[in-house]
Amino acid sequence: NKDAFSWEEYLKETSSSPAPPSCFRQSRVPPGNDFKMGMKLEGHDPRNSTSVCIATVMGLMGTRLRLRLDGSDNTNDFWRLVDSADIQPIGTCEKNGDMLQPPLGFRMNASSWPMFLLRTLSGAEMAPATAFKKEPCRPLQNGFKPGMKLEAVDKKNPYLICPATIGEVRGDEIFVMFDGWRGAFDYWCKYDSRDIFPVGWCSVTKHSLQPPGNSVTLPKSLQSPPPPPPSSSSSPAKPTRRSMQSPYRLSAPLPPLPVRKGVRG
Ligand code: MLZ
Repeated sequence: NKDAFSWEEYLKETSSSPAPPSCFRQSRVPPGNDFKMGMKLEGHDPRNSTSVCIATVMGLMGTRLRLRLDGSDNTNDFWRLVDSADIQPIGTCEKNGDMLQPPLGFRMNASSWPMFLLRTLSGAEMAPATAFKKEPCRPLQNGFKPGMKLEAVDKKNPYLICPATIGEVRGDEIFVMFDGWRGAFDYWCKYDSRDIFPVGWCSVTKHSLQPPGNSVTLPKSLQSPPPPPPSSSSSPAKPTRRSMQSPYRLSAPLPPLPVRKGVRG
């Protein structure tokens, strides 16, 4: 398949290198995905992380699960890795002396929660304890360097994992830039985020990898600087307004770039 994205060719075309796997909080050997559609488990409510809810597996891709909280609508699905610390077998909460909570935005009256819980669990297929894998340890330090390539979850479209580049490193934070998308999806995150993966992860785990967008990626010297990280402790500098700067404001000719055909989106 000559149209398929190939990291090998892309790294050559862009004369760049992958971030070493030791930089990531991911297992060196990716865990297997032993979950099945419809299985139930306990998970922290992403919108209210102190409460533990019942979730149902709505989809599986690579080492990730698409989850929906029981009693919630279908517009708040979220994704977790099979070795995420946010998920656990049914019964864990009770064993710890805690109570299962209705999700934020529970679609019924709060008083119907105990009965809802009983019904949602009765006859349900519960994910076996063996399907939950131990979360890997965080690397001892931030080993990322600007320019290194990686695969990263697009937080605006969290079912997607896409080729990306480290744009900047500041303390424990890294700036993840999505190749070919003019900064629209870029974000700061901690170096030990579970949403970033070494080059080749998707291929090894059989997760789809969205090819780079087809916008020109400006050379570093012509790029506007990334916005400061969210919790920057440095002196309050003027906010960077990327959107105000025209991406066409080029003062020097661009080096020739490999041409990619086909519009994606
Ligand atoms: N087609 C959609 C998704 C783009 C996803 C980009 N990922 C880095 C759009 O253009 O908004």
